[in-house]
Amino acid sequence: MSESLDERARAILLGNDRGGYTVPTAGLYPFQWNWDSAFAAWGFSTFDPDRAWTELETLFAHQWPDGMVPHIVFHRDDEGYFPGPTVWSTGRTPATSGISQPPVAATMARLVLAADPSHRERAAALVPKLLDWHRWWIRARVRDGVACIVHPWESGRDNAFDWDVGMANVDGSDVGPYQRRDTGHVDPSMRPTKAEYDRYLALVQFGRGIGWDQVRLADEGPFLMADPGVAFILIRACEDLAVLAAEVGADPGDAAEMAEGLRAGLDTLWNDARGHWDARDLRTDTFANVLSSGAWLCWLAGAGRPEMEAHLATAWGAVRHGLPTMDPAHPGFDARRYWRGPAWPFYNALVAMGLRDAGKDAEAERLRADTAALIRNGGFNEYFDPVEGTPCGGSDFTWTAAVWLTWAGRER
Ligand code: 9WN
Repeated sequence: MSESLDERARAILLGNDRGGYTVPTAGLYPFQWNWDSAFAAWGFSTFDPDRAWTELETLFAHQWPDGMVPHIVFHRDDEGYFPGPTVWSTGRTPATSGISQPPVAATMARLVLAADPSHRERAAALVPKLLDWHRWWIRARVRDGVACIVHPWESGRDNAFDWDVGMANVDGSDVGPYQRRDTGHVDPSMRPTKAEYDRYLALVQFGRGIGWDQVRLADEGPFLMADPGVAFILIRACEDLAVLAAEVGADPGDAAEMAEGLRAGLDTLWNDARGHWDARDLRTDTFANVLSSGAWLCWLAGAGRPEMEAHLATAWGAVRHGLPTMDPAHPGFDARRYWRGPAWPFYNALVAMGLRDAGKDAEAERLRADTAALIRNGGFNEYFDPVEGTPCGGSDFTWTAAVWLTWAGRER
């Protein structure tokens, strides 16, 4: 059984390969997405390390001169996705979006190298690009000492309840007519709402209006929220980059110092009143007041706390299938709507990585086994209803296949 699932997972990666890059899934996401590609590389490293490095190299070939690595690279036209290149209008060739995505690439590059240490030169060549990207985060997104996002899509956790407080300040009433494509591919009840999309577009229009000046986006844009997810990922990525650089004899630059500086800023994300890590709207200095997926990544950055362990146990007790992306006890919990409840296999893999490093082997193994069961019973879907285990969103998903090969399908 496991063997045939391995074969299926490899076939998904190969089937989503468009020549040097993979799409997250055919139809719904027809371009190269930033953090999806990093996971794809990890998946490829289990059977084709050369192809794994190519995935990362293709992504970084589209890095902006200021160091930003865009969240989408629009390699070829495709009418199946909205908003496409003409809406973003960033002036890049090939076209890209104008925002970034969680910087997991250094962490994945380290894992890819570990799978086959013979590709040292390719890793070494990537190090300065990763450094540039991390420095871009510090310059263009770290505000008040902590990593922020200027668009919910930059968090990779699009419609998480976290962003509602910041999105309340965004006027989406004047974006003009547009045709969504996502709801033609999957059940609209599993996707963000129209009100959310109007605001997503208003933010894209703002960026376009200022010529995608990344510093102005953060300093003057209508939306700026400190994101625990990106904050933890960036700390971990800086640490992994320092180790990766040392392993391949490359200059680590200030990677270790960046990690240390970012760690010092984390305190502002601890919501003392509620006892958990929390997103914070920097425009109004207000917490999101929700226990959400970003907080589950605390262990990845060595920022676990006893309160978070208790929350983990409670959330787990409330659902039957893996880790929900939002507190099941919260009135906004929605088991099937995108980032407001569902369990995501790739995300579980990241959380488990942190748990394992924090010595929480039993929790990490539980998450692995839960995720494996979801995939075994439901397929390689984008995400799953954590209450009923139903597969949701897109099918034959790249990062689901990747984490099956690297983690979920690997019993210890
Ligand atoms: C917008 C591709 C991407 C993921 C994100 C996920 C979703 C896009 C969308 O799909 O976002 O970037 O249109 O919904 O939220 O994490 O990278 O899989």
